[in-house]
Amino acid sequence: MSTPMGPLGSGLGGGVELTLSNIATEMLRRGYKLEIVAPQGSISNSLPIREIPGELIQIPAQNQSRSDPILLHKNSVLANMWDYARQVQSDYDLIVNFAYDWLPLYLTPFFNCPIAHLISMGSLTDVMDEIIEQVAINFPASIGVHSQTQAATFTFAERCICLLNGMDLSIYQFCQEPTQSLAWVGRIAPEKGLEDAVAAAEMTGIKLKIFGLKQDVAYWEKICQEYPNAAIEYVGFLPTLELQKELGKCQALLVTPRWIEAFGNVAIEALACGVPLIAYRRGGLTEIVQEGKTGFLVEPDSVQGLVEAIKHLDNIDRQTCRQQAETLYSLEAMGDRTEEWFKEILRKKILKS
Ligand code: HBI
Repeated sequence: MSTPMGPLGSGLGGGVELTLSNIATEMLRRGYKLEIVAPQGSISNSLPIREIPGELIQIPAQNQSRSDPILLHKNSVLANMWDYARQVQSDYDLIVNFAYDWLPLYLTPFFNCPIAHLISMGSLTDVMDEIIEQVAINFPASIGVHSQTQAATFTFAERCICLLNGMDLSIYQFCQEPTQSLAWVGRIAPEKGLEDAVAAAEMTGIKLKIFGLKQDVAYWEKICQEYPNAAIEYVGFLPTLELQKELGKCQALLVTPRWIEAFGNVAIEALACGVPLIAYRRGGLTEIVQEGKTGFLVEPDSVQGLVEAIKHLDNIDRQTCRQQAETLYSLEAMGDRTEEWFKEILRKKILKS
């Protein structure tokens, strides 16, 4: 059950789009049957997709304030997706939810089919914390997260199953010799802190290649006005094959989140290409970057810290970066963790019934 933020392939679903496609691909490879339920207009090479019509006007949870109520608009694609799930649930052993939304969590006790919830962000609003906790208590092992740091933002961290993340590393080519350029990858939106990467690029005089969906155009234009002398190149929102080719040529990936990123898909994509990480010591990145070996963790929001780390990039062996991806973040490693999670949920369901 995909995120209602946008059709699969649009980039509006952020990292969840990649996570969902990767887990689906790996489960099919392991012989499971499945279908992906996603908003109309979704594309995903050769994966079985059931497109659901409806309005894509779900408010991004990260833009809400803690006390905001839940809002559901008429003909919401989220509601339509879950009505479809209700109708077909008896055909399946398990439903996997990728939406960071109240409705799927609230509906869990009303379904006969067990539901696994892969929670893609940390604590954001009181009403979401409350409903996630209720499901975590009443349906043991059914809340999956990507990192301990993300789990720690919830009061019920010990009830969350930590899955890390993973992707098909065979489509990421290792690059030994980078060009003189840095990379920044992500949805261009304020919570991603792009302006700090641009400021660091301007201070070091190294070109910054920017990849990702230009989601907040006003935010982008403000950065261009503030840093007229920065050598930046907006490459665009590329499909994974092109992204990894360009990303691999860069000396490092700058990761500058303003918020607690649950994990950091782009960070493991970079490692897979041999690209070291320079990241704020914040969120899931603190569990990915192996300090001084596959990158550097920097004082959050410190542009000077980014600049300092850039000077020490030669100490990093790019092979070590690729090695970390292969050991921890391959599709097989993530598939093992995810399959074990699913089995744990079904074991607990049997115990309970
Ligand atoms: N907001 N309401 C809501 N629902 C989501 O599924 C959602 C979101 N914001 C961001 C998001 N999903 C994903 O882009 C990140 O979790 C990766």
